[in-house]
Amino acid sequence: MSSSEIDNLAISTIRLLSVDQVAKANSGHPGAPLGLAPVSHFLWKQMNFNSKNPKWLNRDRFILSNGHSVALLYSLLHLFGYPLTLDDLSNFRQLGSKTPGHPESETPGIDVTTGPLGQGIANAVGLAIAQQYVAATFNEENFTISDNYTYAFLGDGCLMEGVSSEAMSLAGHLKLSKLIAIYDDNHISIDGSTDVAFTEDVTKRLESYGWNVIWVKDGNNDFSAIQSAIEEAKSSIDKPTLIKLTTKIGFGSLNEGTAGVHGSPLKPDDIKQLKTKFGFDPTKTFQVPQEVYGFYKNTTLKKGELANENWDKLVDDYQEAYPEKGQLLKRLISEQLPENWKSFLPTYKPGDKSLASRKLSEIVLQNIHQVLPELIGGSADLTGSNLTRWTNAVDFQPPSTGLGDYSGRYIRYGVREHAMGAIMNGIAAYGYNLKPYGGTFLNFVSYAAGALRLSALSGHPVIWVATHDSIGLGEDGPTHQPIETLAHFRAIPNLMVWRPADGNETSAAYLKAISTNKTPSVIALTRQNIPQLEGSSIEKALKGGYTLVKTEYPDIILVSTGSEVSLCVEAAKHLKEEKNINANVVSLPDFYSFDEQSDEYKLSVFPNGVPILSVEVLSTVGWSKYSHAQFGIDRFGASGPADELYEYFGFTIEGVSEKATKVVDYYKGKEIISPLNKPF
Ligand SMILES: Cc1ncc(C[n+]2csc(CCOP(=O)(O)OP(=O)(O)O)c2C)c(N)n1
Repeated sequence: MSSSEIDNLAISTIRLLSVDQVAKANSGHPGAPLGLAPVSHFLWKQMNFNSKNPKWLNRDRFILSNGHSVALLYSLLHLFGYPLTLDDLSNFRQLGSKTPGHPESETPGIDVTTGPLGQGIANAVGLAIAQQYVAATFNEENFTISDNYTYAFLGDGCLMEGVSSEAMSLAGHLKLSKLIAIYDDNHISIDGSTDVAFTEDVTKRLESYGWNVIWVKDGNNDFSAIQSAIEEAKSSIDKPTLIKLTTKIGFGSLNEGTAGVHGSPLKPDDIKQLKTKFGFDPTKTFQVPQEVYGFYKNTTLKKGELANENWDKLVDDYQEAYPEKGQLLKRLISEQLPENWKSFLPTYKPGDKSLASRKLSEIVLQNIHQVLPELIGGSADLTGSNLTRWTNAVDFQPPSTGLGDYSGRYIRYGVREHAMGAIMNGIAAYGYNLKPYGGTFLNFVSYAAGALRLSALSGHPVIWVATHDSIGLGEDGPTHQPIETLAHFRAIPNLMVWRPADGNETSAAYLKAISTNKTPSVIALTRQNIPQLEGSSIEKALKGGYTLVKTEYPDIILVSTGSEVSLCVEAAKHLKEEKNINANVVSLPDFYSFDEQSDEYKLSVFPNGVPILSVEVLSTVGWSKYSHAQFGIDRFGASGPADELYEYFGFTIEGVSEKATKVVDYYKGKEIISPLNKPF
């Protein structure tokens, strides 16, 4: 078979496997796979990966940002030797199958979960940043530890989403030359022609971001233009590249070029004519000519396996040539944190200076950054407020800017919270146990909710340093004061939401956030000073909740977080002195970690027979899980000095005591069952 014959056969196989998956499931998106099959074939056949070892660290990364075209990706994974069988493909979109409706990162060969448009391209920027960092940290003459490319497919939809602008703008600034995005310029989205909503000049836009743009005018038929565009993109040394690939959605279908093929299975007659047109048996499904398997096996797969072997050897030799860095490299590859790192976390005792918890967070970062080169920080233009940058940190910047270099571990994200979240996901997905953290005001983490949700769904252990966590930020007012934010975040599965009450709890939050390799964290921190509490410790806080003030026969439990815990401690004293009411105080810095504890422990903190009042200057939504009555703020905040705001909203010693007294009076003589005592 000539090389053009095998190219054509492989492309048709990719097309028809994708169409068959969607037809069998009677659900999915056949249009983009039909248009993108040629570029997929030419891109993947030259990519460097080892499907027998899908996690090989120097593999080229491939991100399907237009995740709805996942049938295409499953076809590629199958043909290129990943553990997805034709049976798996024929179970597309079925419950429990290995081929869910959008790409999920548990699938071998899938680097990140995509589907919400725009996320994937921003993840790709994170992957490319991580690659540059690893290369700058470890590469030496004759020892290229990292030189992989990051490829991403994206469509009109991704480019319409704001997060792609944020991320691609930053990628241009950072001159991420090993990032190559392929834009499926097919002029169609769900509502029809892009003429109705998306008429900007993408080339000019991307060029202004600092990207190379290469236009392949006929992405359906001009195979040599596709191949030379890929080669040209790979040779870039100072810019990321966008290949604008003009294609026809649903190429070959009777409805090609229309929105009708975007997200509906092709009709049986259409599939029949398509198979006939491409020289396949129209009566058969899921056909793969042996020549196609053989071709990929003898070219791409052989080359990838060998490259992986050589890389393993290179890493071994590196140990001898560069013993110190070699040890670090080995440790990062093994995803083990240094044994002693926890001893660098600061601890506090009562009477130590009152500090804002954002300052306590800064002290943690200051103390641990040297032992943890896997920590890569940054802020969305709020460095001085978030206190996220340790002294003398090197910025991650192209060396040509004179502002830093690629071994720098501090990323200036600019005012791009959403991209920061998605980029952190990409950094975490790169491997080497990299631990990205990013700072902004807590209220603006909501801007990144799309990325945060995917951190949790995919299990990327990224850390949000979320300062200015309440009305306590004061004068900036209700636009900046979070209210519903923590209720929202606490409702996201697999997300730790820490609101530490002092220095020990702040250290505990970091300890857990950095130790996990599957759960992201939001650490909500104050702008204003808070005291170091009597009775707190890292160990207790790691449980997510604990009794801070214990009385022998409590009349009430005050449960609280962050800056209101010390207020509750004072209110408890006041209640005893003024009303002879015995109050326990429970600090509950993280619901997620508390929920992981045994029932016995949880009921020891919140036993039957004692009414519980929650106290937090945020929405009360969610607190009924742990309390009988809730004192919070179920309206927007206001602008003014923090002290005055606390008083205005009643969060004073007297205000909390008054609410507590009402709760005690209300429950007098009534049977009280702990809210944690439930049938299931
Ligand atoms: C954030 C987000 N909003 C909406 C959707 C639903 N959606 C899926 S595909 C699509 C249109 C995408 O158009 P395009 O990228 O041009 O894909 P093509 O039609 O070329 O397949 C939309 C709106 C989504 N997946 N993610």
